[in-house]
Amino acid sequence: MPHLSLNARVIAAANVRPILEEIGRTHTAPATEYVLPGSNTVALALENLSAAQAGLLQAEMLEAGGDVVAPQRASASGPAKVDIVLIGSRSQFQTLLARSADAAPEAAAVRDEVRRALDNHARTRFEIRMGARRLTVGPEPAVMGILNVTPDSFSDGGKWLESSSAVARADRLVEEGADIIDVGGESTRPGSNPVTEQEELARVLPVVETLASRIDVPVSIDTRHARVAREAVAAGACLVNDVTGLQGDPGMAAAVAETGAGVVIMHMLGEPRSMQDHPHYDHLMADICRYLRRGMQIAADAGVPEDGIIIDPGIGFGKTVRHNLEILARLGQLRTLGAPVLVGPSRKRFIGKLADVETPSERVYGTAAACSLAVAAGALVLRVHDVGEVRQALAVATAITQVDENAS
Ligand code: HH2
Repeated sequence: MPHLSLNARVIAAANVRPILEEIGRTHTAPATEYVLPGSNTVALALENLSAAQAGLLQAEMLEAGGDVVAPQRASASGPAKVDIVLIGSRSQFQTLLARSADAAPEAAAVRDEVRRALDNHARTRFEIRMGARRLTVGPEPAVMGILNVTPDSFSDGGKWLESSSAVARADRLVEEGADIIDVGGESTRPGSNPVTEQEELARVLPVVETLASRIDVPVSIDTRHARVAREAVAAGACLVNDVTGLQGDPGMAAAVAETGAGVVIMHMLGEPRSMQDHPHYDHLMADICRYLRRGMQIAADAGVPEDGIIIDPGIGFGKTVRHNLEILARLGQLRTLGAPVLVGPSRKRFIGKLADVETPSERVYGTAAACSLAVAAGALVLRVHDVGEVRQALAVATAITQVDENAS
């Protein structure tokens, strides 16, 4: 079981392949014989270590030839806890892990977390369990097509409210290459008001039921309510997309576990009505990781299998434009958690602000740019309105991203 309080994050992984190729071109000796200073460097952040754990780890990492940054953090209650950053090449980390093989239990827990974090970060393929179905993602990303059966969604509210037009829209999304259809009956746009469960059920159930028997791709239910999740899965959905990351409705984790559905655990700060009122983070990526880890732990405690979980940093949910950009630029850190990463930048306000496009349905190029860079950083599921257009962008982005991976 991963160590929650250490909140490990692999921060950077420089790519050495172009350098090795360059050496290989001009020298006959195998490129691996060359020591490349600073190449293939990863940084690993760990929180809440005891002073003893930190001291030991620091000594071992320095002995392995790596570096350690260990500022002291004062703690109001209890003994001081230490946050540290280990920096080194992958082989220096391997030396660290080999050296501390006979460590005391306290140090062994940290070592296990270091190993797990590095292994998770390197993983590029997942088979996601969604009820009886399996969806393989990576290296090719999957596209989740959005189907909002709401009168007030920010970009397509009211368009697919009639069941028949919703079904026709889903058919179209599948034709364009959607791997999942995500049906939502409540807008969670900034400032939106909640709807009653009854209303939400009346909107989504007929659509989910029809789609599940009609289309060949998995149907997902975008809801934060356990009852809606249960009834939608009974009607044929096999994935629950919970924008509260299992930290809203206390019955949600059990609903997911008992129905056997997969789950998207998304990060949100606050709640939709007020989430955009001056969102603040102590440390953006560390805070999001901590929240997602808590959601994963809640899922595990309820009996949700590990391979049924997808994680999502929640673009636009309690985030400024700068926060959204930072999340997309640092998305790779989330791979440390060991679950496939989903992102949903589609047509969102930050794209409108950056590119000066007022009308959400005209933000498709900005959406494609955000999705392409997200894939390069390791995102494996993209939640979008414009499936055909984004598929085209992703075919190119994925091929470019694969150049170095395929070479190994
Ligand atoms: N964004 C929205 C809704 N659900 N789910 C996940 N996992 N990730 C997201 O980024 C996400 C989401 C908001 O977008 P949309 O559904 O288009 O709008 P609205 O909430 O107004 O219906």
